[in-house]
This record gives sequence, structure tokens and C-alpha cells, in this order.
Amino acid sequence: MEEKKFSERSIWKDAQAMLEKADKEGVQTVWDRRELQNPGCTFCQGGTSCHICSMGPCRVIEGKVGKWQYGVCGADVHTIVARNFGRFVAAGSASHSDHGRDLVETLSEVLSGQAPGYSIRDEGKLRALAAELEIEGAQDRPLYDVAADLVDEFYDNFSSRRKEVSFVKRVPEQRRAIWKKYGMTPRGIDREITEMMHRTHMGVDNDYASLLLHAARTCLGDGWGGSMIGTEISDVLFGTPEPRMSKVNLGVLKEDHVNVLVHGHNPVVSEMVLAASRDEDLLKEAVSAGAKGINVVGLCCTGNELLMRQGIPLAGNHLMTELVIVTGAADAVVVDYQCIMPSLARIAQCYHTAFFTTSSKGRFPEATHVPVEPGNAREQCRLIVRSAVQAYTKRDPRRVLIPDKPVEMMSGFSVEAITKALGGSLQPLLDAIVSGHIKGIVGVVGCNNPKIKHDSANVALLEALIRRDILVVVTGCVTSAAAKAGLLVPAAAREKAGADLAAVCESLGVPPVLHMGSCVDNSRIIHFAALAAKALGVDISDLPVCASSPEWYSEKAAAIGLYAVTSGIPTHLGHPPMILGSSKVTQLAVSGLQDLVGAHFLVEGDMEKAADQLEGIILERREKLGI
Ligand code: XCC
Ligand code: SF4
Repeated sequence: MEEKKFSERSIWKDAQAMLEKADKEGVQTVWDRRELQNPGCTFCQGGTSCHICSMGPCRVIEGKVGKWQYGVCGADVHTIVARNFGRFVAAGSASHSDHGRDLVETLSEVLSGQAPGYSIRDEGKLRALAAELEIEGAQDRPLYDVAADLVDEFYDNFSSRRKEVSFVKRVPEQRRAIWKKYGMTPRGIDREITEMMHRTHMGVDNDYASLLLHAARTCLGDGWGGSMIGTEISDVLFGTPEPRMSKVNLGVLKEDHVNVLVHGHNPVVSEMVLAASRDEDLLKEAVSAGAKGINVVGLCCTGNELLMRQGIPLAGNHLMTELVIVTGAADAVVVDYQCIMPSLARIAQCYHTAFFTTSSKGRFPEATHVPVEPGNAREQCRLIVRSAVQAYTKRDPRRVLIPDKPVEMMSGFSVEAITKALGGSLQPLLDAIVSGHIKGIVGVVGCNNPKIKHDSANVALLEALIRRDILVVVTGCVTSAAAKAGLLVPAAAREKAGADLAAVCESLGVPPVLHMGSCVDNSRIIHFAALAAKALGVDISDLPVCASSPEWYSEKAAAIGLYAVTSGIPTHLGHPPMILGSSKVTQLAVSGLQDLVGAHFLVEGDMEKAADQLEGIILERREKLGI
């Protein structure tokens, strides 16, 4: 393969160097497999194939008569596309929410004394949450009693006994009225997901619009339910993030250290791996093995979790997860669940890398499984770190290549931290928006996708937005893109942002792109939007606020998009979901939703044009607000 090809796959030097190394060493990557899948299936791309029952599978084409008109059961193309999309986002909602549930369980086990090693690190946050949810004596009853009530309340959010999930309270009244009108108020997190599966069984909900409204309800149960609970309890257990500096790219690996990579989503695992890596006896073992220390670095969302709260460096995002092993310097990769490519365990076998799974939900046949549960996490994570030290002794220095120097970045912008940075209230930020120094805010979130040159769209959109004096917040895998591009440091304001935005950022000492966390932490963004809307006495759909996922790939990202839109935030996607086979479903997504919820999806592959469109919406909304 010639060099040119590597530079077509990723915009980053560290990635290109590793792609070249992978090629030399015969390691197949996600890009190679993407090419092998070409050309894709047109039916699947348009969402018009159905395998929901065994009378099929069926394939249909809109506008055909006779053959291809209906599935065997009689479903038309709109029903089929809507059912497929409903299931797609239900799976995304389930993933975020099941992660959230794991945190409720961990907190519950802390209370019953069954989770040694975990504790309530942020008592203030726990009491504030309890007060917000009107739990009696939130501020003065014993901490564990209040926490027990909070655990009950959150468990109840997953059930079928409620009319709405707790955090619907956070939503502006106008928005709640819209949800009520269209039957979109999420009642119970699991309930909406289950109902989505029920409705999409053969012969239940056959009306595409009705299916999509329930899909929205399911996703709202994720955003304002499962994800939000996940974020809030993570803060309670591990601390609410505050601004801190860190580093990013493959250069954060250290040649003379035992490198332990944590990948996945749940801080319950990664926080404990980090704690174990700081144990004196294990550090001594590392030194006896010839290393200078133990270096824990993050990947993807659990990397974001550690970065936000502990300042742990980020090795990279989704498309870097294979390449990090190709450095030959990854002594252990520790995973929990979600976005962990099945290829990783095989690639680890090409090196000395020890690959550990920790969740009973996320097994790989090639991996060493070390089950990590709240009750045994401390010991199990010590075992993992000890094995990493042993793996280090097997590292082959001739195969090690750590490309590039790390880039500096700033992280830790929780809603609490932003409020604090502004002097205790959101008012100065709202003032800057009203005065026009900040035109608006866009949340740029989500993944990588080998269909799009790695991080090219993420970075292009970020730069185009800040140039237009639009403040950007990032989460998930866009974080690493933003950081590598040098956008997560205060100096980026002067270098890359428009003059007005730069002036605001400089006066506050913050970057023009603020890192707000992992993907479940998109709940921080909608919470932030709700607070801003309430402060201005308007609905979220009145705010000059948009969202984008330029390189999204996952079911979770689609769920996020749908809860953002139905929360009133217009959302751009860099490439379309599998719905284009139905004109009615597509039409509802890109314009019909506007009339219902005051926001819609936009799909645009050119990031300058996307930035123009987002700016257009922001200016329109400003005008309507009279600012
Ligand atoms: Fe996964 Fe969360 Fe996407 Fe990254 S951004 S590829 S979903 S790790 Ni969530
Ligand atoms: Fe075919 Fe209908 Fe069965 Fe889908 S549900 S596979 S369209 S018969």
C-alpha cells in the first residue's frame, strides 16, 4: 500500500504512522474491512430490508408495484424503515441506560457496605440532587439515608410505575407541554425501550409517524433518564469534574512505563484500574520489572470520564483503538462495554498486549476475562494491573513505535464548573449571547466512522463554528479530535476563534471549545440548555443552540440525535441514518419534526456548508428572540 492511502484514511500523523506500521506487520484494520464490504447493500443502506420475522426476510422499494412493493406480511416501505429506525435507537437508549443502571447499583452497594474501594466522593452533589428531586431532609438527614432514597428514586425511573422520569422536572414547561401533546413524555426508561420492541413486532404499530414518536419518547428516556442518571451518579461517586489540564494523542504512551489502556464507558471499572495503578506494591513490581512506573491512559468514553475527573491523558478516539495496540507499547487493554471493536482482541494477539474483559455483558472469546463488580473491583483491578506489569516484561522493544508528541488540552467543564467559572451563575454567559459576542452554542458530539476520513469532519466543523463566533461544547470521541487540533486550550481562542468569541474566552481564561465529558454526559449539555432556557424564560427550541455529530456511527449516537431534536435542539449529521429508503420518514426527520417539536435533523457532508446552515438557524432564532 502506498503512503498516500494512509493520509487518505486519517488527518493525524500518529494515525498515519500506525497505519503504515500495521500494514507492514500484516495487521488488518477497520479501514481495510470497510473497503472489503464495498459496495454496500442498497436495501440495507436505505433501511428497506426487514428481518423482523421468519416469513421474511423481505426487501422493498418505495414506488414499486408488485414485486418489491410490500413485505410478506404486507408492511410497506415506510413501516419497515420506521420500525428499523425505532429498534436502532432503542438499542442506543438501552446501552446508555443500562450503563446508568450499573452506576445506581454501584451506589446502592456502597450504601450496603458491599463495594469496598468505592465511596461517595461528592456529598454536596448528592445532597443537591436529592434536594432537586424533593427528597425529604436532603440537606440534613444522615448522608446514607438520603442516598438510599435517591437510589430508590433512580431505580424507580427504570420501572413502569411512573408518569414521567425524575429529570423531566428540569425541562422548561413549554417543552413539557409539547411532549405531553404528542405522547413523548418518557415514563420509565426500560418501559419505553420495551414498548419500542413491542411496537415493532410484526403486526403491532404499522404507522410510521406513530412509531417515530415513540422512538422519540424512548430516546428522551435515555437523555433525561438513563444517561442523566449515569452522569449524576458518576459525579457523586467519582467527583464532579472541574477544569484541569491534560494531554492527548498516541504520544501519551510512555516507552519506559507499563502502559495500561482503559477502553469502554463505565468509570466504575476505569477508576478502579487507575486506583490500582497507584498502589505502592504494584509500582514496586513495575520497577523491578524494569519500568519507571505505571501509565494509565484512556480511550473513547471511559477515557473521557477519567480525563474529566482525574486529568488522565487520552490516547485517542474510536478509530485510534486498534492503532494504539499497533504501537507495540500497549501492555494491557482493559475494556468494559460499548464501541470496543471485536478486532481488538485479535490485534492484541499479534503483540505482547494482554487484553482483559471485565463485564459479564461484554465478552470476547480471545480475551482474559476478569469479572469486575462493585464487590470485588479493588482486588480484580489489582490483578489486572499486576498482569499488565508481567506483560510489560514480554514487550519487544524492536516493535515499539510511539509516534508524535502529546498535545496539551483543558478538560472538566461540567455544568457546575462552567457556572463556577462564570462567578456563580450562568448570567454572564447569557449576557454574552444576548449582546452577540457569542452568537450561539453548538454541541459537537459523537464518533468516528471509517466512511469519513478520520476526524476530518469533526475538526473542520469545530474550526468553522468557532470562526463564526459560535461557542462549541464537545463530548465523546469528538473530544480527542478537538484536543489534537489544539482547540481545547485557552490560546486557541485568539488563534482560531472569531474576534468576539475570542474576547469572551480570553476574559474567562477558557478555550473556545469546552469539553463536557463522555457520551452519557450529553445529558450535561441538555441540562445546560434547559437551565439557560429557564433563565431566559423561553423554551429550549427558542435558544440559539444546535448540535452536530459529523462522524457518528453508533445506535447510541442516533438516540442522542433524536433526544436532542425532540428536546428542541436542531441537529446536524455528517452522513444520513438508514432511513433514506422512505420519503415519508426522511421528510419527517428533516422537516416535519420542525412543526411538532420546533427542531429537525439536517444532513450535510460538507462542513463549511453545515456550519453555514447551523449559523443560519442560530441567527434565525436570535432574531425571533429579538437579540
Ligand atoms: Fe463510541 Fe462513546 Fe461514538 Fe465514541 S463517541 S465511538 S458511541 S465511544 Ni460515544
Ligand atoms: Fe417481511 Fe413483514 Fe416479516 Fe418484516 S415483519 S420480515 S416485512 S414478513
